[in-house]
Amino acid sequence: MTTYRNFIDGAWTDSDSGDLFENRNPADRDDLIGLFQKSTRADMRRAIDAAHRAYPAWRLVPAPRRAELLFRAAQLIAERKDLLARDMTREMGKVLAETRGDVQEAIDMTFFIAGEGRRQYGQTVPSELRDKFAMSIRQPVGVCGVITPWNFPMAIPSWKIIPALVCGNTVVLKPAMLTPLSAVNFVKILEEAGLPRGVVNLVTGSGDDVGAELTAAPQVGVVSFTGSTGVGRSVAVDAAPSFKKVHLEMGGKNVIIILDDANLELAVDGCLWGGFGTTGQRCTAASRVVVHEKVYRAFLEQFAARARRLTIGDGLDPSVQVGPLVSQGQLDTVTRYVQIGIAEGARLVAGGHPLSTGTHAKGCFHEPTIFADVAPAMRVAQEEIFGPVVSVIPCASYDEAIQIGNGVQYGLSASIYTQDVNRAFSAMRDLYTGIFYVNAPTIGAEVHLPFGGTKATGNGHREAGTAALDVFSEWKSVYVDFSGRLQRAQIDTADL
Ligand code: UN1
Repeated sequence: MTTYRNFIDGAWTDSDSGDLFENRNPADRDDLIGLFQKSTRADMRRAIDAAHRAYPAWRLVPAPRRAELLFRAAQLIAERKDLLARDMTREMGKVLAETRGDVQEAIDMTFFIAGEGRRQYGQTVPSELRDKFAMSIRQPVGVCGVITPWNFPMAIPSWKIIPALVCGNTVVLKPAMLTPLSAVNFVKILEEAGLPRGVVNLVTGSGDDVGAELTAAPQVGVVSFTGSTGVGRSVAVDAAPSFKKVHLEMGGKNVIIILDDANLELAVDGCLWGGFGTTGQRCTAASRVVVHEKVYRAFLEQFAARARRLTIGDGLDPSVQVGPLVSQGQLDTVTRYVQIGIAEGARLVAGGHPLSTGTHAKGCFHEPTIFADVAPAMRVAQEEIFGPVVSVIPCASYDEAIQIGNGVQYGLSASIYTQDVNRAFSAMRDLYTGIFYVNAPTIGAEVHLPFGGTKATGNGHREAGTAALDVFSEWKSVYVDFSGRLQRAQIDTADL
C-alpha cells in the first residue's frame, strides 16, 4: 500500500502526527487507493514558512521565465493525461471521459495562464503634468493559500496555483481529503517542471485543522477557496482579522429555462448533461429546469424516459454514463433530499433510490432522479444538493421564468433554450449570474473567460480568464517625475 507524503520546502515529508487517512474508490469501497498524511497545524505552519522563505527570490524571477516552467508543466500533464485521469476516476468516481476533461482543463489553464507571463498588461496613461510618466503595474501578494474541492481535483487546483505562480507568488495547497491523489500528482508535475523549492507546498488533512491554520496565518496574503457556502463563510471570517484577500467560489442552484419555442430534443440533451454529468456534483450543475407550460408535458416525458435509461456504474467502465457519488456522506445527503422532496409534495418521475445490489453493491450509487411539479419555494428547488437530483418547475411566461431563475440565494450559471434571439438577449441581461448560456446547459465553462458567480456563490472575485490575475496580484500605480522640480498634482495646473 502506497503512503503519500506532504510536499514542504521541496521535500516529500511525513506529518508530525504520525496519523494517516485512507483514500478509497467510491465505486468500490474495498479498493484502497493509498494512505495520506493527516497533517497537524505545525505541518501547515512549516509549509507556510517555506513558502514565505521562497517568495523573495521567486518574486524577482522575470515573469516570462516563471512562465517557461509552467509551459513545461502543461506539457507534462498533457503527456500523462490518461494516467492522471484514471487515478482521478478511481478516487473521485466521475467517468473517464469527464476526468480526461478535468485534466484537459488543467492543461488548458496552464498553457493559457503561462502565456500571461509575457503579458500581465498594465496601463500607461498621459500625466496631467509636464515631464511626468504615469502607469500601473501588477505586483505579487506573497504567500497564497489554496483550498480546493474534490469535484474537479486537478482543474481547480490549476485555476488557482498557476495564476498565483505566474504573478510571482508562492503557494500552499490544501486539497480536499476525498481526492488527495490528484493533488499529489499535480504537485509532482510542478516539481518535475523545475519549480524552486518552497515555491509550491502541499499539505493534506482536515479543513478544521490545516485549512483553518492556512486561512488565519498572518504570513498568507491571499486565500482562494472553492467549496460550500457554509465553509466559505467561515474562511472569510477566519481571514478577516488579518485583512488578507479572500477569493471564494461557492454553491450554485443553476437554472435551465426552456421556452415554448425551444428545440426540445436539444433541451433534453442539455438537461441530461447539465443535471447528471459528474453525477450532479458540479457547482455549475443544472439542478433546476423551468419549463413553459405549453411544452411542459412533452419535455418531461422525454427527459424522464432518457434519465431512466442512463447507465450507472464504475466510471472506469467505458459503457457507464453516470458514476458514483464521491462518498457515503454525499450519498446520504442525496437520499435525505429525495425524502425532503417527497415530503414537500414534489412528484418523483425518475429515479429516487440508492443502488446497492449487484455491480453497485460496493459503491456509493444513486439513480438519476427527477422531481416534477416542483414549486419554486420548495427546499429541493432552493438548496444545493450536489447530486443527481433535478427539480422541474412549470412556468407560464418569460417573465415568470426569469423571476424563478433569479429567486435563489445563488448566482453562478444559468441557461435558456429558445429560438428567439430577442428573448435570448433579454435573458442574458435579466438573469443575475456570473455565467450564462444560450441553447447549451449550465456546465462547460472554458478557461479563458472569467469563472464565478453573484450573491451567495462568490464574494465579487473571478477565477480563470485574465480576471484570475486580479485575485493573485495587487495593482501599483507608478508616477515618474522627470521635470527636476516639485510639481503638485491637482494644484500646479495653471501653465499649459
Ligand atoms: C465546478 O463545478 O466547481 O463549467 C467547476 C464547468 C466546468 C467547471 C466546473 N468547466 O462546468
